[in-house]
Amino acid sequence: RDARMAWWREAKFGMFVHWGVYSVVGGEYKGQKLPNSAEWMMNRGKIPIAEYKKYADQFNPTKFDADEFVNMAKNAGMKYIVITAKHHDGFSMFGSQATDYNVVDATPFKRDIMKELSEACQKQGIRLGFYYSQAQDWHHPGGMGNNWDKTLERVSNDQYVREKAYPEAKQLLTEYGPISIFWWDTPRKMSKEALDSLYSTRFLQPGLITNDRLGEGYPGDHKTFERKIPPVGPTAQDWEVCMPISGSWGYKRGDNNFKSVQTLIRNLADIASKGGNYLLNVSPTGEGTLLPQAVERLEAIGAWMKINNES
Ligand code: FUL
Repeated sequence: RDARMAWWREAKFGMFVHWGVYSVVGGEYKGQKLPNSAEWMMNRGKIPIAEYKKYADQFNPTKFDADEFVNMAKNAGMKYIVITAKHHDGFSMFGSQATDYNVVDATPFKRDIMKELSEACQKQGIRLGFYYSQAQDWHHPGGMGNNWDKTLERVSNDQYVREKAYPEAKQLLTEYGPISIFWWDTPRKMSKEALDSLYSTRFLQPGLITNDRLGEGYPGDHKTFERKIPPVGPTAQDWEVCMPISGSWGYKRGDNNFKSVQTLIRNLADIASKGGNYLLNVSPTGEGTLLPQAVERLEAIGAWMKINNES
């Protein structure tokens, strides 16, 4: 395990990316700003599946350039990227073989974003990780969390894991080049068989690191702190603090709660000094780029990192 964790412990700083079809409208539904983070809009707005699909029809981020994107992370001093391959809404941001509800088959964009990022990361020496919502899936009839769409004809959660979550995790870990991290999210009660099968995917990549959010009894390799920096870092465990650069994880129109450069650098130094990693989240828009407020901040952190490495 120490050998697997060596690069991660050195890395200190990574980029988290929440990007999905929700980014098209930035958290607004029927002219209303929904509360909470924008990637939760389907849930907050109780949006029926058939209607939510329309965001996929509009997802066309033609300004996205994987090389540029990875370069931006690299210049900020980040050593790894973790991106939402599938969030709770159930939309797969890669050419999934388990469902057509994915970026290649269900959007005008048609490009496999995860593949493009994987290639760019390999070229530039940045490690890549996938975020995957294994329990909540508001699109699949066996996924958890969707209690508002009455047209869903329920099947078991085991069936969902068998036909979607497991095959997708497997595909992501076998067809996308070297993957360094698998970042599970929002653990729920699932059958032991389901959890074991998901857990088994960690062996598909030799050095894979996973977080602690698969399910109870599966501690993973590192502990996740969300939005909060612990006063004292755990010493018996590897740990990471994830935090959005603004208020919302997914792009939210009008969210101007960007943390100052000073705060961001302090957070990074604070976390690193306590022995943890900082996974700083950015939110691409429906066009496939970051807002200037985010770009400026990444550049400023990069400049600070450079001075520090030289002295
Ligand atoms: C949470 C999720 O529900 C949020 O949408 C976000 O992905 C965050 C990192 O984890 O608990």
